[in-house]
Amino acid sequence: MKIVRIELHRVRLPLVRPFRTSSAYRAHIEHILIRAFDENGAEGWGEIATAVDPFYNAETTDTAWHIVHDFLAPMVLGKPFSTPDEFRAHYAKIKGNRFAQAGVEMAVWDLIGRVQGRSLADMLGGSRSQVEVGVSLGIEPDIGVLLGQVERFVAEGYRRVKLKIAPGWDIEPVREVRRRWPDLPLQVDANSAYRLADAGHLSKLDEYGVLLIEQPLADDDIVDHATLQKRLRTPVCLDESLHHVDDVRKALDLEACRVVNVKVSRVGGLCESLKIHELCRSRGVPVWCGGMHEFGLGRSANLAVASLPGFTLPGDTSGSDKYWKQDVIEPPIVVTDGLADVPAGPGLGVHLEMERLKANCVRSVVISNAGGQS
Ligand code: OSB
Ligand code: MG
Repeated sequence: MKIVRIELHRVRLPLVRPFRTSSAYRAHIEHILIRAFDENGAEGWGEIATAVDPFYNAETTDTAWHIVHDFLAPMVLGKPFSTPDEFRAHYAKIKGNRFAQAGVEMAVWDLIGRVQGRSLADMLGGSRSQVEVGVSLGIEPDIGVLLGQVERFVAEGYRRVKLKIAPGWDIEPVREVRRRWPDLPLQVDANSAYRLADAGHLSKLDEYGVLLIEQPLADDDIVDHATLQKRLRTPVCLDESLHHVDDVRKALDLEACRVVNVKVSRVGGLCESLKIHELCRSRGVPVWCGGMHEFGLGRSANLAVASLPGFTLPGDTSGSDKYWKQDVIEPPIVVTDGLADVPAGPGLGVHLEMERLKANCVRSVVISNAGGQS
């Protein structure tokens, strides 16, 4: 098969609740939805889940658009492949820009799944039809507001709560949530807000029994995390620092983390996510599925990944209603009693609502085999 036409649609949706982390504030999310057609007119959809700003990592919505439009699409149009790995080989020369790569690769997995009548979870080797779901809560104006948020999601049955932390918003919110919910599976995410010199301060988290601390130190660091891990009882989990399976291998060899956040976008797609899952599983290291406030397309890919056997901790794979008044897909992702169904239909297993895409679309382009663009 080959891809003969690629559409890019930049879609903007308001979050139902603005989200603050140590590194960014967001009230809207703008992702690029990708539609890829093969030579027979079959289609597949993918999602590029970059932020609009380079505050989580270096990529932005605009850089992803540029990379796909000017490099990736021209490298793959008309080129034969029969598996996602073969497809990927056509753009192996592209360095970094993994969110852009992941979105296009996702469309090809969806396309292949639809053509073969297989669900993404089945193609990946998923082993469960439902996954346990957690929720990621942003930095709030005060502790009372945060406790109200925790209460809401605990009442809805979410299996784990993650609190965003930053200097000035770390020990106190954890202590207060723990006071009220002594047994709640709880974890924290610093989005690289601390330095190694903060090790003593971060070790105060040890007494609250948090499952893990995610990305405490710099986004490009592995070595200092290893030093930090030696000084904490709380397991370190890396997010931003891990771009591919070799980063994960090095981090595990150095004991820079004891848990791995697998984020499909950050590592360049589902093929790389599989490799990371395999490596961690062979070493007995637990992994869980991170998120980037994906719309329903990326969210269903996350659920498929989270159905793999090594995903032993709840993921940031919350229901559509945590983020959106109306998702771009039908049916929306629903979390009941802390569980989400892994989509079972062909490919991503969800239907994109074209009218909703159009109503929220900022910009579109068609890139086709003939070199013609519109
Ligand atoms: O660091 O895991 C993160 C959201 C946007 C960017 C980075 C992160 C997050 C989240 C929320 O924590 C994940 C989600 O609910 O999709
Ligand atoms: Mg994170």
